[in-house]
Amino acid sequence: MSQPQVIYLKDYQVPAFLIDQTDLRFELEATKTLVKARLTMRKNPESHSQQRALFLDGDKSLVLHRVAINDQVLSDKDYSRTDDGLTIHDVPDSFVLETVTEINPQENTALEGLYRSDGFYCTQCEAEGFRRITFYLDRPDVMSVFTTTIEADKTTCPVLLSNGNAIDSGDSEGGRHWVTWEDPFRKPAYLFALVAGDLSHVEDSYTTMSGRKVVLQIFADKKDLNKLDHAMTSLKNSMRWDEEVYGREYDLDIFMIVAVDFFNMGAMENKGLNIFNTSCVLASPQTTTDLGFQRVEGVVAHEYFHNWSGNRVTCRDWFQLSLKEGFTVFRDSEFSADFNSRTVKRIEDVSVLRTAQFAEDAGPMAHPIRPSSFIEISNFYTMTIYEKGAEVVRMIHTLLGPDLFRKGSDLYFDRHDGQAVTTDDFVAAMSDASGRDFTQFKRWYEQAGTPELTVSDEYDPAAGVYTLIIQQSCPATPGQNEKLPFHLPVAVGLIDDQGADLPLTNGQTTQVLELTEAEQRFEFTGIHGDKPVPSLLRGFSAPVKLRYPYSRDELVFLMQHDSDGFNRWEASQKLGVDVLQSLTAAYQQGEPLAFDARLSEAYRSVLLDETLDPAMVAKILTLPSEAYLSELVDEIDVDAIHAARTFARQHIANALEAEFIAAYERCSSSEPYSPDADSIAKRALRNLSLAYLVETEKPQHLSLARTQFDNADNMTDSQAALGLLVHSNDEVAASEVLAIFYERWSEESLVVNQWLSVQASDPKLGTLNKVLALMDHPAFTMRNPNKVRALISAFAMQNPVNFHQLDGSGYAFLADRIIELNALNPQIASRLVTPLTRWKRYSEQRQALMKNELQRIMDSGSLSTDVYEVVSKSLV
Ligand code: 0A1
Ligand code: ZN
Repeated sequence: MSQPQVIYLKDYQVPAFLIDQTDLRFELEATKTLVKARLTMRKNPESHSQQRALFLDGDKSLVLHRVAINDQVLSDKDYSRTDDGLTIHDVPDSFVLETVTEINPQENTALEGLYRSDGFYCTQCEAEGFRRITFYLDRPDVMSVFTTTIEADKTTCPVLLSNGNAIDSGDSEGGRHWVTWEDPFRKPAYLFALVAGDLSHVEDSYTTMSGRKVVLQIFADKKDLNKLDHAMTSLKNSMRWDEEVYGREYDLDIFMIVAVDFFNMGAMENKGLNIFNTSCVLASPQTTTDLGFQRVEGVVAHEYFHNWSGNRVTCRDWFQLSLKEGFTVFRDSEFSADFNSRTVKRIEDVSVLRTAQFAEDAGPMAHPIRPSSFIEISNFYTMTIYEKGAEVVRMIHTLLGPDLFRKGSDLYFDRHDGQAVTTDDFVAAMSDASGRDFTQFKRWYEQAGTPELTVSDEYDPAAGVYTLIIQQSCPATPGQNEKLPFHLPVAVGLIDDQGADLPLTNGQTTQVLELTEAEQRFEFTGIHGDKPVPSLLRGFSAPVKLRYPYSRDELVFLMQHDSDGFNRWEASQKLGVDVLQSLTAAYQQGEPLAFDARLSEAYRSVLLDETLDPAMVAKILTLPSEAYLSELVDEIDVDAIHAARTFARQHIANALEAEFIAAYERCSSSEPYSPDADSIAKRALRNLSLAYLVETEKPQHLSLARTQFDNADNMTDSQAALGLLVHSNDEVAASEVLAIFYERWSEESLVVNQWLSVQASDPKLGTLNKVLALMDHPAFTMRNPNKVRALISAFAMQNPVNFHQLDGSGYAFLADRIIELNALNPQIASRLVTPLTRWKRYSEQRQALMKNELQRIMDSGSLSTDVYEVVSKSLV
């Protein structure tokens, strides 16, 4: 096989041709759809290219029926067709190009381009899916207005949707009909969308700040019509929030969302016609957990916010992906923080970042938020581009403060409306609006890896001077051995021996230090009394690892007194990490495990403090995850980490049994389910208490879980109890509740996915055989990415003890699935490789087994560019 080509940012050139107008006509048939494209094109005046030849991107699956230029049909001497496109040898300066292309949506299992999901037709064009629909300049800096006519069978496809406004419709022969849509906003092809099928919808409206009325429609399968209220409310909240916080108004007369069950990602921000994975839009108390409700709210907001950060202002090229994704994640996370508990949201975001993104930054696929090369762009929809990208925007926000940041975003949107731009343009707008110099800050866009801060302090009570000494470094990443110091904000507070915040040099209790050097000293004057305890990196003000030699007593003190909610939780995590690392070491040395009661006593005082937000209590009382503990060590010993954490949980459960019973009862409610922050908080603490109680393995607590399972009126409580029982040692109860749950929900695909995941993530030995059996269950299919994630990814990513079995069976199982999926759906196959890419972090024995499987995938033949890139980079 020929080596896939590497694409470099440094090779960027403006397009040689532009498309002013795109007129499309789709004649939909399941296995033979005709796409008639009429492109009004001209040479790009900004291009220096002298070439007369026109190259159009087009996937090898396209069947070309006809090409014409200015009404002249071309003969096959006038053009040549290759696997990746079509070259027309000689074109005039401006012309109309017409093509007729045939595609097969039914056989499209990759779910890129035009495909079928449960009988509907839908599209996914980001990043490079449009070239699977027709021949085109499929790059984000080619922006065109579109009209789209869709013609299809009237009975099976009563609904025909595309971007913009519907401007005409009619009937045609043979029981068919058509609708024409016009999108007046210039857009790149990746934002094109088409949906056709027998869909139902709910409708509402929104009046924008300038008084324009916008029709809001959400489409789904008829049986899911009762699960759309939450998405609609979230949409209206998002529209209002973007007006209030960013001054951004919606711009078309209609905004549509469509729910589809077969989708590679969460959702897609196509102009005026967002397409959503059902898992990110459907919500009902009976079928959706609190987490699910919050995900719907966040993803609806994310896609809506893209209308400005992504669509009105888009990316020049795919190296700039974080321009729209980092900024939009920052926007959606602030939206969720405003509508829920800000601190809890921050804790959740940081937890994801520190496990998944830090691991990526430490692995073979590490890349800066603006990569400089790639083989397959689909592989770069990563935690780094999204979450670290959002952290970088957040740091700009922290450095500027909210008012200057808003000035910067206004300038960015005004300056670049209708353009395809770069991350440099974004930073320039922030810099121009604020007068601040971001030259050094831009290293965040160029250097991969997680910076490490080492902090020490000095105190001179006589002089009243307290000094923080901060050193920074960043480990090498592939292709980047040396790193230059980053510019980053470190928000700090100093706490006196009574637990009160000391006033700092800026007159406030939190001060943002700007670190720019490899080592820097920061002095605080007027500090008296005992040496203060520093509260460092408040709110997690930068995406770094921070070390400071806190004693366990200091951590308990911070847990009780830090005025920064995030850092109060962070202190509990640091204490938990310290205790668990000691237990892990003891386990590895075969020594008896001794539990430090300071941890359970600190938990007790938090649990007894009824003034605290129960959601915060639940977060504080959750031990650092196995994934986070793994991230912190050089060599990951999955069994020792699991054993240590289980031991600690059992110890805490026994020590605080009475308090957990009380908390369980205190947080019970007879009110009907509501996904508001207060009720979610109570359920979180109640289910955490139940989980600890079950950890005692006492029969009365297992019965409590069973009672909760039987009586729950909502999926949060039902699923929590299900998980506890299935993962318990009570095999009878486990199989009973699994059977009841499946019986009750077999018609609800998303609930069945939870049923699959609960089984796949069971840490008890022997899970692999159950997973293998579930692959033959009628509820499972490799063709639906949600099913693959629910079963295969859950096993490989949420079940370390079973996945890393020393006989290598977990690795071999995953490699088999990757090889199978490589042919069906390369994007999903490639994502599944992730756990194997981490092989360097394990013992030699495991390394050999994991590498073996990577090699087996490599040798399996005809790899997609997606899988090839990840596997080949991992084997280096
Ligand atoms: N832009 C979307 C995510 C997305 C990306 C790629 C896709 O297919 C390869 C699909 C969706 C978002 O950020 O929501
Ligand atoms: Zn996005």
